[in-house]
Amino acid sequence: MSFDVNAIRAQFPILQQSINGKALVYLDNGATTQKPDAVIDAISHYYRHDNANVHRGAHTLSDRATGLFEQAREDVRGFINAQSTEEIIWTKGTTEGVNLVAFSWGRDNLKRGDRVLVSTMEHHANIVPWQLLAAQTGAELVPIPVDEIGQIDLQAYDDLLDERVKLVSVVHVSNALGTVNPVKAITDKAHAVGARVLIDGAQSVAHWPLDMQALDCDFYVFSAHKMYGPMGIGVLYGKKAILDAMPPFMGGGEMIETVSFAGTTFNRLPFKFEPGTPNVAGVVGLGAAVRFLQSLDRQAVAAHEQAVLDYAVDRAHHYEGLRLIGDSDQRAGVLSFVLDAGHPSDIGMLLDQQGIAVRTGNHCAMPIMERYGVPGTVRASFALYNTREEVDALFNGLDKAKTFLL
Ligand code: C6P
Repeated sequence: MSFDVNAIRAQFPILQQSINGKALVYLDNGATTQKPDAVIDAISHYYRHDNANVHRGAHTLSDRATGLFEQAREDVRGFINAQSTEEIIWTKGTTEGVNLVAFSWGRDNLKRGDRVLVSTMEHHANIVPWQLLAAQTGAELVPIPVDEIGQIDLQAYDDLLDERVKLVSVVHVSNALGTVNPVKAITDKAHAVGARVLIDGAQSVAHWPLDMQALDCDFYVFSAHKMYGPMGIGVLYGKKAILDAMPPFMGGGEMIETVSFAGTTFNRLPFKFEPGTPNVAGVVGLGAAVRFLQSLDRQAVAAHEQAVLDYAVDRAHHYEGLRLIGDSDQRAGVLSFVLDAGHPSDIGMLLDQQGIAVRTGNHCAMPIMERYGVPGTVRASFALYNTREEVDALFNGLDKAKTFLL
C-alpha cells in the first residue's frame, strides 16, 4: 500500500470549501482534526438505525447498540495493543482521563511528602489536576525542566527521580512545541524507582501506531477528536491490575454491582469507571476513526506527514524574522513560532482572511510559554491530509500578513 493524499482529501467533505474566498488551508489539527466520511456516516447510520441505551434494554436495538459499543472497545484495544478490553475506559477526552487518574489513583496513593513529576511543556490538563490533588493530599508537584530547543532535560529528570516520586506524568508529543518525548526511556526510569507513569497521548495518537504492551506505561490518555473521530469521547488506558485496585471516580448507574443502604458493591472493569449513560454515538464514531486509520498504510502516512513537517521546518529556518518556539529534531505535527513583524493573534487573523486556519495564543500551556518568554505563538499543526502546497500557502500568507503589519 502507499499513500495518495488527494484520495484522502476527497474523503474529508469539510476540506472542499472556500473560506473568505480562498481554498481552505486547515492547519489547526492540534486543536481538532477534521472528520472523514467514514466517521460522519457511521455516526449518522447509528442514529438512523441503531440508537438505544447500552447494556440495559431487553430489545433488539439495545442489543445492537451494545454490540457496536463493545466492538469499538475491542477495536481501540487492538489499535493501541492493550492486553484486554478491561483496560479501555471511555472518557470525555484526554482531560477527563488525567482527572480520573488524579482523583481515583492519586487520592488513594499520594500523601504528604510524595512527589508527582510533570514536564514544563505540559498542557494545563496535565498540570492543574495534579495541583488540585496536591492541595488535597499534601503531595508536591515538581516540574522537570525543558532545554532551549524544547526537549525534556533528561539529566535533570534523572536527578529528580528518587523514592519520593510516586508518579511521572508527561506528554508524548507537545501541543505547543511539537517535541516527541522519549516516553519509553522516561517510563523505564520511573519504574526503576517504583513510580507509576501516565502518558498524555492527545497529540501522538493520530500520527503513528501505539503499543501499550511495548511501552509499558501504567496509564495512557487520548481524545478521539484529535484522531479524526468525534468530540466528547476519549480513552483512558490503564493496566488491569492497577485499575482493579483503584476506587471508582464517579458514582451512578452502570458502575455498580449491587446497591443498598447497607452498602454498595462495584461493577467489574471497565464498567466500574463508566457511570451513567455513555456517549454511544461518540464511541461508534471513534471505532470508525480507528478503522479508517487502520485501513491506511500507516508507515506511508507517517512518512508523508514527516515529509510535510520537515518541509515546513526547513522553510521556517530560512524565513526572516521568524523564531521557532521548540526546534527539536524529534518532532511531530506542530510548527510553533513567533514573528518579529507582529503579535501572534494579529497574524492569525490576517492568515484567516486568506483562508488559512492556525491557532494562536498560549495553547493551554502557559508554563512553557513563560519558559520561552513569549505570551503565545502562531501554531500550524498538521494532519495526514495536509500537503507541501499548503505549507507554501502558509508562508505566502505570512508574506502577505507582513505587508499589513510593517
Ligand atoms: N489541546 C490544542 O489546541 P481535550 O481537550 O481533553 O480533548 O485535550 C486536552 C489536551 C491535553 N493534552 C494535550 C497535549 C493537548 O494538546 C490537549 C488539547 C488542544 O492544543 C486544545 S487546548
